[in-house]
Amino acid sequence: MAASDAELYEHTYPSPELEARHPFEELRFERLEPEVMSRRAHDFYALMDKRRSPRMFASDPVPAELIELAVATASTAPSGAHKQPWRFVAVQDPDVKAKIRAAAEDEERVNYLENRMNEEWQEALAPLGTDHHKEFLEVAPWLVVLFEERYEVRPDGERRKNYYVKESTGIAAGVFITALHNMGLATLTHTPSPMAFLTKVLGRPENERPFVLFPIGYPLPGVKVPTLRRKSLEEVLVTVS
Ligand code: IYR
Repeated sequence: MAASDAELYEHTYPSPELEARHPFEELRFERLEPEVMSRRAHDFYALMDKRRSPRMFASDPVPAELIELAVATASTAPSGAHKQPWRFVAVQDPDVKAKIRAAAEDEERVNYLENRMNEEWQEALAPLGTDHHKEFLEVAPWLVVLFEERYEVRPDGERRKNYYVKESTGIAAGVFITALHNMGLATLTHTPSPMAFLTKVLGRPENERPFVLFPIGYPLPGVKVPTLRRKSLEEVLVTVS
């Protein structure tokens, strides 16, 4: 960094008036050597490129501490006005998992067997071969349901708006998936549709709406996943220089 870069700013952040009203602290940020940056970037890409979404999980237990760490990591995600408008519900109880499976399969039966999903949708899913059977919801040791908090309810019952709720919760979901993969666990981004039953089964309040259901565990040994091609960099990146 050029020593004079600060001079490029006419308006400093925070302004003295702002800092007089709200607490600020200096960002702790460590610049890495270029070789270290390159190695870490390559290694992390290689790691993430191995992530897949299995549809059969082993029943082997996973310590609660790992789930807690994944949620803590997800909760570092940036959010609109730093409202962190998300709630993770981690389910290990076999009876609750069975209830969730039964309710999900009831909904999916309508989607697949009574054509609630239209032809185009079913065609798009054909290569994945998904159907209304959701046995993994009972076999996986953990189900984590991520809820978006549509608005905040303060302890005194007062309501406060949340901002960019879907975007924020979506980013938290991405960080959660990344954290799980990094610790050697597998998950599936599952969206039984519609998902309202999750609010009921898990006894969540009215201000929370189910966003994604994550079965978490180890993949069943030998499980198959569809042979997918990821889009090339050229297909997903436009550079403006
Ligand atoms: N909710 C259904 C259908 C489904 C939809 C999409 I888009 C997928 O990527 C996969 C499945 C189900 O869970 O089977």
